[in-house]
Amino acid sequence: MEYIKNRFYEKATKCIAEYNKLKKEHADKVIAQVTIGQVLSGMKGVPSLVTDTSKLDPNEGIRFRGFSIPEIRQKLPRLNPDGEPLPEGLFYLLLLGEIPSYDDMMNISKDWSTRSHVPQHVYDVIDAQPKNAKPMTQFAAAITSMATESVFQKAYRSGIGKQYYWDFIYDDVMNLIAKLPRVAAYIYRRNFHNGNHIEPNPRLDWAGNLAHMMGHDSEEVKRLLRLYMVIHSDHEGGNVSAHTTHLVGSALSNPYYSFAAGMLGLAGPLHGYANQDVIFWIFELIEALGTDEPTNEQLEIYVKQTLEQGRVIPGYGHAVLRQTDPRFTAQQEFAKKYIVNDKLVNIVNKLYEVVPPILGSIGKIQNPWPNVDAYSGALLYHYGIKEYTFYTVLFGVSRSLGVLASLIMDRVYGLPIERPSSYEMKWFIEKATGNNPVC
Ligand code: CMX
Repeated sequence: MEYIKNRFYEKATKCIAEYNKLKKEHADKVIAQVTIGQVLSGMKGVPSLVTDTSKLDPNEGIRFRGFSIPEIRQKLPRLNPDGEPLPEGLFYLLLLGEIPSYDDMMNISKDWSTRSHVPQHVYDVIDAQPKNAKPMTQFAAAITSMATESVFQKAYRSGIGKQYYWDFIYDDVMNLIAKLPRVAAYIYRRNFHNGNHIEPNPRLDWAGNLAHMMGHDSEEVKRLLRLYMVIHSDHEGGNVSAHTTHLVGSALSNPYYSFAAGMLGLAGPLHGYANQDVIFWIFELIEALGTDEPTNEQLEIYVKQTLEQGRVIPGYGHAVLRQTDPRFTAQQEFAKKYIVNDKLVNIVNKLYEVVPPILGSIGKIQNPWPNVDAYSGALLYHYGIKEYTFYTVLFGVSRSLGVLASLIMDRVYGLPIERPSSYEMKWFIEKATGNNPVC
């Protein structure tokens, strides 16, 4: 099992040398200027974070270590030639920057299987919450309570040197990722299947086992969850869940705390909650229009009404992307391959024709195209995972792969505590206008 860790560290050592050289010899080099517009628009486009695992191109979409979504679907190993790549292989790629062999992928799969035991107190923490606590609340609380297992925390207490932090963070990360499907499935079965839990099957892969423990055992659902876990895994460092995990980790909070914080960011409506909001909004639409087979003209009217109410169209727009999200396209391809005539999927496809021209005509919206969340709910719903308040948990399980691989890299580099400067609004007004502000 350990050979992947050793192989990782061999590669990482070269990165440390380059990082140290950069810091020592080029620290004064200016790489960008920051405008007031950027500060007031959420620091968009300011190159201020180091993230090796992925990079988001506004037009091409995400590239995981240089590989686009279509490329990884083609190149990463899979269990079945007709199936989807396993998230285990994607994690290897994120961590090491190279396409794994089938054996490498299976090695990670077995490793995660042996690390997947969840302590009883974590289930007790979940069970202590009222049934109406949101699945994301239960998920974040469960992850926080698992910090009892942090080997980094114990090692830190025992006084290990900085250069060894990454080693313990690596084990925490592997342990945490391994346990997430069991935690997620537990919350799902508790909330929606009367606490009738299903034991894991040690012969199944990470995502396949999640489908199994949720009680959705068909091969197609397993394939869907493998695809889902791969495409939602990482979206460079600036998105809220990734940035939060990184920021909290910069204080040397253990990976359980860091990731739980990231998950609470993912739970926001402008981020991962959008995947449930899309389905909620489509059901509102069906009720308001009185049909589950609306025409494009009816959809147009409803979209415009939503906008007139000052609401956003969930699943559309993006802070960086300026084209249809390739993660949307990958899911659309999956639907074309496996699903014939599903009403919800049909509505999602029709919205793709209707929404972009309307959003584009407003002028202020930077990206009228769909993002990943526009499609994912309709697929899950089709396969019987209809409990859409749970969808963000699935997003969270997947997001662990990218943000936690990055957290290991953060400690390999020894990145310092993050501490940008902040100023009062009047400071910016004075800078911009030279005038004394009134407030
Ligand atoms: N519907 C209506 N209005 C939208 C919109 C949408 N889908 N997307 C952007 N806008 C509006 C913004 O609210 C903003 O309005 P104000 O100027 O009145 O504040 C304006 O257009 C400009 O926004 P922008 O620069 O294009 O987009 P931002 O970077 O500010 O926001 C995002 C990006 C994703 C938050 C936004 O597009 C949005 O709210 N989309 C709907 C929610 C969603 O799908 N989120 C999921 C994103 C993917 C993910 O993280 O999972």
